[in-house]
Amino acid sequence: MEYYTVVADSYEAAVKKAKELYGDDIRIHSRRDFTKGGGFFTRRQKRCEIICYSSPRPQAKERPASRDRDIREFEKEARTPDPATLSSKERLDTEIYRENEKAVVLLDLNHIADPLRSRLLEAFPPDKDPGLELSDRLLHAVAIDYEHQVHPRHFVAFIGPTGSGKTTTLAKAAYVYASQGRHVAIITLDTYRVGAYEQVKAFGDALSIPVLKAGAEDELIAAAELFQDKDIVFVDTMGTSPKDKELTLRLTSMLSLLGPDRTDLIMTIPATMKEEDMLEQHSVYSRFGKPSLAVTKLDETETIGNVISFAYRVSSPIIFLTDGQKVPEDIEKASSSALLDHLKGMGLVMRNSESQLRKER
Ligand SMILES: Nc1nc2c(ncn2[C@@H]2O[C@H](COP(=O)(O)OP(=O)(O)OP(=O)(O)O)[C@@H](O)[C@H]2O)c(=O)[nH]1
Ligand SMILES: [Mg+2]
Repeated sequence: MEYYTVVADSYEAAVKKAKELYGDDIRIHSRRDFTKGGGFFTRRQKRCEIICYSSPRPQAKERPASRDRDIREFEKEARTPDPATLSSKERLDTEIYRENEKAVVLLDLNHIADPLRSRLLEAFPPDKDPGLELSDRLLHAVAIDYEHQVHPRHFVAFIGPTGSGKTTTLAKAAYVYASQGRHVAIITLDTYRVGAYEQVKAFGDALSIPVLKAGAEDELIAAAELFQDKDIVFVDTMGTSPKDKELTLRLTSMLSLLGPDRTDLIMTIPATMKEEDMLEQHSVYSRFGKPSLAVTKLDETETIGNVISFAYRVSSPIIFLTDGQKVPEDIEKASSSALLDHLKGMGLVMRNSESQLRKER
């Protein structure tokens, strides 16, 4: 038996072409729908590939069928790939999903998990563009800490798991405010890890920001007094693990000396971390108060859906995003567009009047 492959714009066109080329007796072995070209916001061209074979069946020849009816029969025989067996990426690429499933595919692609996922899908309108509708819903569900970006308290303490980017992000953030003309300083409580003080001191020297270390309560009080005329004092802390209860208690007691109402807490969370681990870490740090989140290491992952799901679950706003090791440049303040830039298939479309307004300014 000989097999032939025919590709056309639609299934009907492919069957028609196959019949013209190989005769009316061909039978369909399989069908594959896919799309070519385009991007998320430009229309992709739909294509259909069929594999057929010739099978002279007497009854088929005898049937005086119209072309339309033949096509319907072929349709029944064609084996369309089962969407459930395809990966999200394949489903998005081949558009083998109903249009109202696109929202689900986008959530899968971005690793957005419950309870945020259910909230985003609640009564999803079938007539709206899934990418835009999801973006809009997401920005309503996840908070951005604009308030503390603009008006940080006197102390800004960075807490978070070991190696999550506390010291690097603190140095970058300190520079953001220093370059706006604010007087900033750094105190490090990390006198545990070898080289911790030298690391933050090197950043401070490079950025012309004074740095002091405080390994005990009296040293912290003295350092805070020395820096009392500064606008913002950034406080670096040691990485603690959920198992190290003693160190966590020690850190809690040190931070409480700063005064909770004078201190912003920023928890660094690597975008590469699993959501369960983020939750475990967060439960340790929640005893300090409710932190804002600085999402780090965005350059090491393709999507931040996991962090966004986590932020929603713990009701913490996002304040900074970092995407590289370079100090001070690899940081940006969290914003709607910055979050959407790190999510696949989502984004904002400016209405004509808005874009016109921008051009005119
Ligand atoms: N790729 C990448 N690496 C980063 C980013 N932020 C920090 N790092 C790197 O992550 C490593 C740990 O960063 P630190 O700032 O020392 O992390 P930490 O939380 O202070 O670590 P400990 O004080 O040991 O708990 C360093 O090699 C940083 O250069 C980032 O946005 N992207
Ligand atoms: Mg550190």
